[in-house]
Amino acid sequence: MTGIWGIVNVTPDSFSDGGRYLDVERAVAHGLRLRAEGATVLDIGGESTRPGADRVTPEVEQARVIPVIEQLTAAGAPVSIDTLNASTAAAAVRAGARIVNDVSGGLADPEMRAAVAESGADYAIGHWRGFSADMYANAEYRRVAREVAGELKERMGEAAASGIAPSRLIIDPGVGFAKAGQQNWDVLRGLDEIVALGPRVLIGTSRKRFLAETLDQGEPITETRRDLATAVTSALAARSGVWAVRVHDVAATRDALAIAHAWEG
Ligand code: PMM
Repeated sequence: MTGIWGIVNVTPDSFSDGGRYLDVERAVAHGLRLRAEGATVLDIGGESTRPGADRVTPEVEQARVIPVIEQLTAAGAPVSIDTLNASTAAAAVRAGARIVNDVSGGLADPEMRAAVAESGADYAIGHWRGFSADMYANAEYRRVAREVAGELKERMGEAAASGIAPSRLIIDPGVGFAKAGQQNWDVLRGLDEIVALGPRVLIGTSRKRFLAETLDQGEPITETRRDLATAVTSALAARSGVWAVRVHDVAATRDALAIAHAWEG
């Protein structure tokens, strides 16, 4: 079965949560609801990585996420920490997180790989070419999926050289990160090339701009429409053999995956 990572953003500025879960109690309740709906991992983030987002200090980030991780872990939920900062990754693992989700694949913080190696956590590495503010300036490719696979392979080598066993790695082609519009579809169409690299593959399309751009523009692009589009990409990604999908609407994706798996037989 394809796993489902439920997104718990503990930030005041994520485009999709709008600060609704800044409050610790509400973030925990949201996480527990996603777990009940079928999330296999809860992905906790305290700094928005959306294009154009401002960065926050590791101290602010940790003040947001650590209490949430402690409570969700105590409730028995498997937790990952979505962070670019080594100090936050280390603190999150001490608080109970089992996976470090680094969308930069180790490029944003030179201390990250050593911190993950030391922590014993699994390490999800994303394809990335720079911070949010200027990521689109780097969206130049000749063959998108091939280049993304090549760069992920470099990140895998660096992780291994830092003492992180390949069995601890999860790779993610970074949909929306330094990729504009059509380039995201090129990545998804080429998912086989990412799966062929070997490690477990995670994919995050949830509510992203390239989906909205693809939908009929005649009516407002609501969250509901973005979630339906996300459920469809989840089902199609499952057929390409991805290990897990990272989504906001866990219930919709759970149903979409059940249908996709029934089709597979
Ligand atoms: N996307 C976002 C944040 N974290 N992590 C992984 N592994 N893959 C992604 O595609 C990814 C991520 C940005 O989305 P959000 O602001 O809706 O959380």
